[in-house]
Amino acid sequence: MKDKYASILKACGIKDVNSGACWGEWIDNPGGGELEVFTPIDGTKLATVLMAGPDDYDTVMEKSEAAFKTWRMVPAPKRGEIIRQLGNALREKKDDLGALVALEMGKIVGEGGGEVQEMIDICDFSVGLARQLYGLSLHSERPGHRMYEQWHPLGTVGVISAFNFPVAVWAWNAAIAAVCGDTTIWKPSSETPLTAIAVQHICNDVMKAHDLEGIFNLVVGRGSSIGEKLIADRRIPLVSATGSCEMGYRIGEVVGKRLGRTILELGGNNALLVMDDANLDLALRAILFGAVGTAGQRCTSTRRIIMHEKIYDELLGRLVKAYGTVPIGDPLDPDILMGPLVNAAAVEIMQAAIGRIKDSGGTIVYGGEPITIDGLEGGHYVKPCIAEASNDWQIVQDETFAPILYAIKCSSIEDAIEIQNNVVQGLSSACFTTNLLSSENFLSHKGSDCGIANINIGTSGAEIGGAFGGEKETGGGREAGSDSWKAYMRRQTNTINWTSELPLAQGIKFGD
Ligand code: UN1
Repeated sequence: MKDKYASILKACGIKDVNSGACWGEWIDNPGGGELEVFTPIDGTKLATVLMAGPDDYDTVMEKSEAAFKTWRMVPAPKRGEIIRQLGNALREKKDDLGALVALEMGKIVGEGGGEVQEMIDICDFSVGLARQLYGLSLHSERPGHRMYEQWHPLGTVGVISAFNFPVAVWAWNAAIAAVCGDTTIWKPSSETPLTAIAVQHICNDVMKAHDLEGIFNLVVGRGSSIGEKLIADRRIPLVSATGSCEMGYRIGEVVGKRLGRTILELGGNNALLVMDDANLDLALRAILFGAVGTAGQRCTSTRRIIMHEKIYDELLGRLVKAYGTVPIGDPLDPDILMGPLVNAAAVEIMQAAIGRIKDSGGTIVYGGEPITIDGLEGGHYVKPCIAEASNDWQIVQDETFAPILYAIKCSSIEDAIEIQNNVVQGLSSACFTTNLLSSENFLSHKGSDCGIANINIGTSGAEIGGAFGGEKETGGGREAGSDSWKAYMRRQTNTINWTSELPLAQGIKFGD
């Protein structure tokens, strides 16, 4: 193994063979079988993880339930203080953990660091939130009565995370859940167990200093075994899951059947609209980051550009030129802007999608082919692709988790909005315009139907302070900032009578 890989793994506490089940203490030899982890950079094997078996899952879950009983009674600002320390521990580990993200899933190291920054930011947010878990006070219709509502912790929250944001999305859930008084049980993607193990090590150190265990818990395992067990588990009142719409249909069905709650953040089919009055320099940069950044593997990646016919040829021409200058290669090299796809299957899925574009009558105007990088022969590299396409083709309607950008023509803002909304997903959207009327149209009730709608910035790269998530088949969940915390707590309405009368609501007389 290359020295630089070995030193990243060592700095993050990753060994040759690692337990994948932990409640603060690692379970020795968990019984769920071996998971070998390879880097998409050049195919080198990084480590082996022993996955959690059903018994290990139950052990971790019992610890989590026991910890909840104590944790919920710790005053929220004290819980916040511990999350402040977790944020500081992450600050110290930012470079190491960011590099491990790059090594394990292939995003460029700068974006890996950005992801750890999101973890730090959500910890900071949670510290303040710990003093702001406000309920309302209400006016009772009965004399001498007071009403208010309060928010109680919920229990153990199941967090299922995807490979593309292997650590940040866990933190959005876990930091908020922790200040709300919940414990979490985390099932990371089987593509990225090492970053999860590295995060668990950091959590363990912070929690041990306070004699705590069972607050942050980890179970590495297959979706078909541990994932299924987790979503069906009645001890878990809330499952927060990030992944494909297919995964979401299944989770919605299983958790819904037991009337549990979900926060679902599923597929996106994000469009960026460019009007004829737009600043094209800005649009060009935003499209490049949105479509090529993270090799097109963000939920928020720009998948469709809907360009006004007056600037269509010019912008498309400039984009093709810009695509030709993107340095592709080793994501650990700071000069590289696009790393590999996550695995060989992702390259195949992208090639199949390109086949379907051609079959539908589309024109590939740039790239799309697999490439080999000198010295990184086992890696999964592709050229990013731009295709001229029609919005109603099934291939355009489907989310392909790869750097394929569809160029679509429109004739007006109304036309553009209609095209953009005409997909089943509703995560992120953006409109580039300098015209107030166009921008207000885009943001109006008849405008974008997505959870995120931006003006003159791209579809990806949202800040943690906002609520993150989307509508329609994106699943409707909201994570991270704003008042997303409410999903992690249960609301209780309290009415207190401070008189010696017992008046009934609605003026009902009953036996008096
Ligand atoms: C995701 O792809 O699941 O807005 C999350 C963004 C990032 C998070 C993406 N802050 O692009």
